[in-house]
Amino acid sequence: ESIKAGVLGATGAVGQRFIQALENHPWFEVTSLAASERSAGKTYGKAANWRLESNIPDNVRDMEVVPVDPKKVDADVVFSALPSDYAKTVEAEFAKEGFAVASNASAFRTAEDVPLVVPEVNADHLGLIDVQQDNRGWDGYIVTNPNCSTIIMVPTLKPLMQFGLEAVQVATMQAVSGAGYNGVSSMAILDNIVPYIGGEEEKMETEPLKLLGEFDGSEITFADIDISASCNRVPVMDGHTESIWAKMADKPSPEQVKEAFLNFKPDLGDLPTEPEEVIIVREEADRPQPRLDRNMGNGMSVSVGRIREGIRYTAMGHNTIRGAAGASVLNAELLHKMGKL
Ligand code: 2RA
Repeated sequence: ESIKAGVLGATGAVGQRFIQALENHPWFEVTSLAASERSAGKTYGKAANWRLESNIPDNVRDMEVVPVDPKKVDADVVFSALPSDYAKTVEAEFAKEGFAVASNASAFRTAEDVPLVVPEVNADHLGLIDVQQDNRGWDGYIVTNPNCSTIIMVPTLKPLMQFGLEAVQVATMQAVSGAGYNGVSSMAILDNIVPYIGGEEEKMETEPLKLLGEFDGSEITFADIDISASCNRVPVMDGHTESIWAKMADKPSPEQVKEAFLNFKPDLGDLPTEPEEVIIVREEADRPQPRLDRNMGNGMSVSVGRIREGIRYTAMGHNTIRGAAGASVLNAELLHKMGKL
């Protein structure tokens, strides 16, 4: 099967990761790349100042970049890496025109009728699409994934729900690539200031409550967990590291928590982008801290280490693969599996 895919915001950091994630995809074929007026009309090879470590994939190198306009994009599904203020109007236009929109933008994440999904955590929330289409009269729909910091934390919270999760505190150390390439180039940021992380705390304190909430077929009852976040930017190119404290009613031991992480194997069927292991537990005594360059599979796993009394532990994930482009592609794969795409 070949499903026509478009990338909105194709020249940014996440847009480039979308193109990498879709390059040899068994189901999705990139047929349109859309970006700002500055890039429209150029071939992609010229428009995208390709900063990621790999070369521009041949399948898109000479593709003409079109404006972000539903009339110009030839696709069944669009992957959106648009800036959120712009996404608010444009993604709605695409959904109205019948496109499936798999969005990494924050514009619709807290809308009551828009699924905010991490497939391993709350795949059933995709049922909200029916409510959304009834509410808004769209022929298409929007599905969103949370921001990268939340995506890295929430798969580790889901297995802790069994112990009566009551409160979470998290301190993040976020990579510079999370700030994107649109503004100041990441390389300039590393040499100069590290960008302020605007609005991360409230995203990390609201998005998990929706993701871990109960869906009854028509609405979501947000989870009742007290979450407090403190977010930091660190001079690391890729990979968000998070120190997490979890308070649980049953007071499990670190060993019990480790077993819960190891046994967390949600069955999503054979989705091409799903990692071998959703959570990788690092047990090395000498360097238990997760590192991006070790056993991270296709960049879609979350690595956990240093599980201690408290319960305290460290989680790490690739912020633009697991935390952004891979997240939306996984959502689209699940939609296809469910017959919604
Ligand atoms: C960041 N999570 O790291 C935000 C958006 N990618 O800057």
